[in-house]
Amino acid sequence: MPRLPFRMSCHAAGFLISAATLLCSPLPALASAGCSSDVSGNHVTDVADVLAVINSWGPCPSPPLPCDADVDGNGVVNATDLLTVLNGWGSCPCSSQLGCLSATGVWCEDFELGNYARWTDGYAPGNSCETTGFAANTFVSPTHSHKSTVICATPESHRGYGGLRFQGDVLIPSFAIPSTGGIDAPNGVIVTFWSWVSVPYTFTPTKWLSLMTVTNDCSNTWADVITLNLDDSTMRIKPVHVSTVTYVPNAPSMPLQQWVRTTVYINYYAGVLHVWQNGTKVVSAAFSRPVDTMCQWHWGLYASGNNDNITLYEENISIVKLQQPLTNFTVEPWVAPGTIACMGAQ
Ligand SMILES: [Ca+2]
Ligand SMILES: [Ca+2]
Ligand SMILES: [Ca+2]
Repeated sequence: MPRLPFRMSCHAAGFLISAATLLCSPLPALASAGCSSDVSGNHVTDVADVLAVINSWGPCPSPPLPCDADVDGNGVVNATDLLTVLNGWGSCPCSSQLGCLSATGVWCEDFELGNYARWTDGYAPGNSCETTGFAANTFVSPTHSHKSTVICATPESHRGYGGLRFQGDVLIPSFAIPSTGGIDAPNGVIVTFWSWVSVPYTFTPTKWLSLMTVTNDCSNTWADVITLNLDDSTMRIKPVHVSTVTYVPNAPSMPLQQWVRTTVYINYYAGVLHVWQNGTKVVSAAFSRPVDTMCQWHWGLYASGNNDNITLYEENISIVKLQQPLTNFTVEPWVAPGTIACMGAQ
């Protein structure tokens, strides 16, 4: 179980946006459903999609390399694709058929503040084999992301992350303050987070990386967690501490050294969760817990101590509470612009 967090210092400062850095950022994959101009798949057509087209200009690479910027699918990225992006400027159409659902924002983080003000607390590195902090060299929203590294093995688990504790939908500002119950969401929540993972080996059940942890437990022991792990040679996201795990046929691995959007539907009333990666369904799971609310979460580089070489960047993490049932478990669910308020904030 995670140990108690304590305050860490932050040395991040403001940085001017750099076009050169943007152009060098790895491209996310897959346009969103019903919105071909959204090359990056974040349900908005904006400057990132224009840059994706410019970065991919010319003939498409051979499969299986992606060519997402070829929005008309003719095998070449050219002015026609650029015009489609410019003509599709703005938010993608929000309809339930396209997976866009009514929801209220609960919490979000784009790391632009360069501190843990939006969290219950951040964790300081537990030893010299870990680093945790903020980065300005790769990002999804304007200038900053969160970066954690593991550089050598330790007897204890590595923990490079921030954590949340809720009282109802309200974030508690310190883990010293108790909570009597977390987020109550009869229609479930959607959690979205972006990850950039680099590791030179494949994981195993005893050498694992955990990208997200959630628990109904409000105490400092973090009992009854559910985690999303990479823990075998398939390098697929796996729900752990659940009753059953069901992968879709040909479920994709976590792509390495590129930004990957993970979307998770979690419903503690129904005891189910579903995971999409870059808009593609990966896996579902069933679980049973003694209460229906979600009290604590953490994301980041939570890894077994025998790992000795991992870099993880994180971006744009959000929790929204659905106001209508999710009925289509194939299409990635998303919410209307404005539901998640902090993305891109300076
Ligand atoms: Ca986009
Ligand atoms: Ca084209
Ligand atoms: Ca950011």
